[in-house]
Amino acid sequence: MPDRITSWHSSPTKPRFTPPPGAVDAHCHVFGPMALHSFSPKAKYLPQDAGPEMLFALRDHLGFSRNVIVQASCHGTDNAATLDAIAKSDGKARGVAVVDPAIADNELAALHDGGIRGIRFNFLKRLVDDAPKDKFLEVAGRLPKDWHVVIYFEADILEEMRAFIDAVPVPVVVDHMGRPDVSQGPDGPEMRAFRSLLDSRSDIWFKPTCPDRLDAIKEGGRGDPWDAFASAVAPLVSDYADRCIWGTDWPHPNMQDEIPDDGHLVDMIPRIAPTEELQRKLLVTNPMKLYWPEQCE
Ligand code: 0GY
Repeated sequence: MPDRITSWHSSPTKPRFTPPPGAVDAHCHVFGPMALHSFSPKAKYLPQDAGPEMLFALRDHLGFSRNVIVQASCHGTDNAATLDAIAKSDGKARGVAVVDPAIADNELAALHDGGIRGIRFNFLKRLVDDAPKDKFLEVAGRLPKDWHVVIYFEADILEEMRAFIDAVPVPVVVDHMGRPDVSQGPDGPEMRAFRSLLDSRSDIWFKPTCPDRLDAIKEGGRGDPWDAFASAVAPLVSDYADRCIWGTDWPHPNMQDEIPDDGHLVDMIPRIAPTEELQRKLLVTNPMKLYWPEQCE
């Protein structure tokens, strides 16, 4: 069995940026705890425990109000850890599940009752063994009302993803903008290709997240303070301000070699969303529409 890894900062700084009231960390995960929720036998990494108490302490430390917990690949299609964290959140968390596409309708309804509002399709070969597009489309066609699909892929497969994304019958949220090469700048080919995807449907949302992954030293970037990320992503947030949501990505799966300081991640927000209006859309209005629609006017 591989060693269990730690991928999060033990004492992140307090951010200088204060999120607006009601801010949502709309991309984070929980790992275990393993004694309660074991990891999948197919997991590609084996993390240390990072359970709900740690997540909620970080939420408070960073000045956020709510979390959207995205089922991490290390838990496979058993969403118990995510559901347990939502149940312990006092209504301050909702989630995105990963399901076996053969899931029954009544099981989807049970996930809805547990606070799930979307399902995630992961296309990263280093994280999952297979991603059956036909089965994904079948289950996407019978999701509970107001759910959406979250898709995680890398820029090199964007073109081959287009027909699939076009066929998804509910809104689509793209994790980490489909991981463009931010060193190419705001008008580089990969950012232009992502803009063209956003222009293909008005209900494709995105997460301008993970400077630590997209501007990582090991990926050829410059690392913290992630200047290439800031300059490539700020125009995208401004041009598609009604379609972006933001998250820490804590506990940063697989980032054990270049662990980000979560306070620094929060301080990226005013660099990509410089006005109060943009910050409110990114952190409050937009994620509330997707995850707490009943609380929106
Ligand atoms: C992320 C990114 C990664 C991992 C997962 O589910 C996961 O394990 O999403 C990654 O390794 O790039 O968004 O958490």
